Amino acid sequence: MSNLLKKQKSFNELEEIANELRKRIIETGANSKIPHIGSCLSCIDLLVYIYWNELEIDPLEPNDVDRDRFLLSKGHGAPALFQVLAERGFFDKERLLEFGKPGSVFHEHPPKPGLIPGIEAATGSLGHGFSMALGMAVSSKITAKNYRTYVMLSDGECNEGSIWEAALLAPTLNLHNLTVIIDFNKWQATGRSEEIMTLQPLNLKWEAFGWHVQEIDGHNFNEMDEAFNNAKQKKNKPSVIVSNTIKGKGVSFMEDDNNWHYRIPNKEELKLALKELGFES
Ligand SMILES: Cc1ncc(C[n+]2csc(CCOP(=O)(O)OP(=O)(O)O)c2C)c(N)n1
Repeated sequence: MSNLLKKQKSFNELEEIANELRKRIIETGANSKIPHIGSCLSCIDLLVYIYWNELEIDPLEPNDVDRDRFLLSKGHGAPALFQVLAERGFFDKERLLEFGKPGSVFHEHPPKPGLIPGIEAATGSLGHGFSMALGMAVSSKITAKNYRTYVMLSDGECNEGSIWEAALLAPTLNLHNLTVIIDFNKWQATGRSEEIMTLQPLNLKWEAFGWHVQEIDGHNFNEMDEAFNNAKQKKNKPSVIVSNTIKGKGVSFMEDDNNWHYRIPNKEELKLALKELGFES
């Protein structure tokens, strides 16, 4: 029998979970030498909110046809998503000890569906996840299902033309069952997003394309709560939640320092980072 449930944690509990997962993301990055720690710390609060308080899912039935779908279109945030899925009960946390090892399914990006419970799509080639999510939202309409589809984009990813093609199509099809979340940390791999290819005025662009647009602080659970609830109320257009975030959020020397897009912490930095998060070794 279907048991699709949101957990509905208090904001304090969400904060505690996010803090613990920040620690594990950094440790896993240091051990595996797989990058994108800054990118993961940027979106972990949003992922925690979405997986505990928004999605109607049953980790024991990850393929339930009525489940809400979430796609991480910024697939290089996979280390954060894997930690969230493990903590939410989709698979045993111990499995993440194999992260980054040869032959493991837990690597830099989410693999194709069927290999890791809870992964809806292989992403990582930026610009593709949004169109796949759009297809799922169309499918739920065709099959008269009630599930919602959520997709997280990054700002650098919004440089991809395919993003804007999907952004044009979703309002045309009145996909009010689709929510886009933009992890807007203002950086991409090689520099400031604004300098590489400006997205501004970002909100106006989405509005002009026919979207319901909200802008929030992507580290504030109160604001997330309001925005995700508003998005569900909109019955005539898809929603985008532009979430202002800080790359590397939670560790002072990683915050807003884009070196941590690729850098791996050495032993000292690891110790310092964990100490800042409240974990003394
Ligand atoms: C199509 C494509 N081109 C290039 C890359 C390499 N790449 C990995 S992350 C990244 C940019 C990251 O910036 P952003 O998308 O803003 O994400 P952030 O890490 O800042 O959250 C790039 C170019 C890729 N994954 N896919």
